[in-house]
Amino acid sequence: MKVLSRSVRTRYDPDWNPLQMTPIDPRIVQVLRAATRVVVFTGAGVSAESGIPTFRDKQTGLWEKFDAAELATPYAFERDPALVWGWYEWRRAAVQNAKPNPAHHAIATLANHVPQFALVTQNVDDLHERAGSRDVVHLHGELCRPHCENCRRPYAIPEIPPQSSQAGRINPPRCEFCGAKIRPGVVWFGERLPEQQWLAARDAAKHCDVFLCVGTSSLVQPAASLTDIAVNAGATTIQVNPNPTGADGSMTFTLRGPAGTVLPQLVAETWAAVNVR
Ligand code: BV8
Ligand code: ZN
Repeated sequence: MKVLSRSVRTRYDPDWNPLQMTPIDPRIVQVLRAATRVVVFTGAGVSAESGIPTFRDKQTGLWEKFDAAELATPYAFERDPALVWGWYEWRRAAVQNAKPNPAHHAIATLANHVPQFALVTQNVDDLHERAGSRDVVHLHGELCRPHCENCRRPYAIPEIPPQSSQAGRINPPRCEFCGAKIRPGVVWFGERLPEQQWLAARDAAKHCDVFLCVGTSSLVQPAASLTDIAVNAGATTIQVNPNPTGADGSMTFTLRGPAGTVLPQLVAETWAAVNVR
């Protein structure tokens, strides 16, 4: 059964007023209150309200003529390492200067209210961790974990000085052990997901009773197939997204709105009167 609790709106239609929030569908509150094993699956949309561009958003500056999926490939790094390394340093600076938003905090709170919880993200930022979430499963790697492209040794990358705006070509550093290029600690298109993280995510989706999908277009595989795994396991699937996505058809409930508004309201309406477990 598919219930759209708010009519499908184009992205943030102007007269959408967060203050007149229609209450969360009571069936969602019921399902969450009764849940024993909850998986939260996030994408770039959960960090959008922290000022981090999504993959849908047009690139800017030096990278504006590229789309993100073109730059996030081993071929782009081979072809122009300084362009790609510069892009990742620009993104790392943006994340460093950003703050977790109410959606990240609501997810960290939600975790304390359910017996078993797993947070699986496609995001390479550390905003979930900075909001207090623990054991975050990063399916597509992390900006803060660069390593040697040859011997795979981790590279201790320094914090980016706050005032320095990284917005250009930067030659990637070299590995002190084998001299090869250091590459971003992310999974590029065409690359296999980290085995352990993928198996943990798949297992969590297979055994959950509520699968909450936040801020993802559900287009990139195999990550997006986690929703189908949850559906086949008989879980209740709930989506939070202001826009239609590739997963609309497999959702039990869809909450149309920005995660930074909808998730705090969902947590408040579900557990306001209930103390933390
Ligand atoms: C692999 C890290 C094989 C890097 C990323 C099957 C069918 C078709 C294609 C494939 C297939 N299987 C594999 C492929 C190819 C490919 C793929 O899926 N291509 C897509 C484009 C069709 N998959 C791969 O290449 C994967 N690897 O298959 O390897 C293999 C197997 C064995 C051995 C060797 C090889 C690897 C995929 C991972 C790539 N790396 N990221 C980096 O970050 O730079 S993917 C990257 O893009 C993100 O991590 C994320 O996964 C994806 C972007 O999606 P979202 O996060 O959802 O973000 P998006 O911008 O799309 O949407 C934002 C959403 O938020 C929107 O819906 C918007 O409405 C919403 N939103 C906006 N504001 C808000 C909001 N929501 C809530 N609140 C708001 N305020
Ligand atoms: Zn090396």
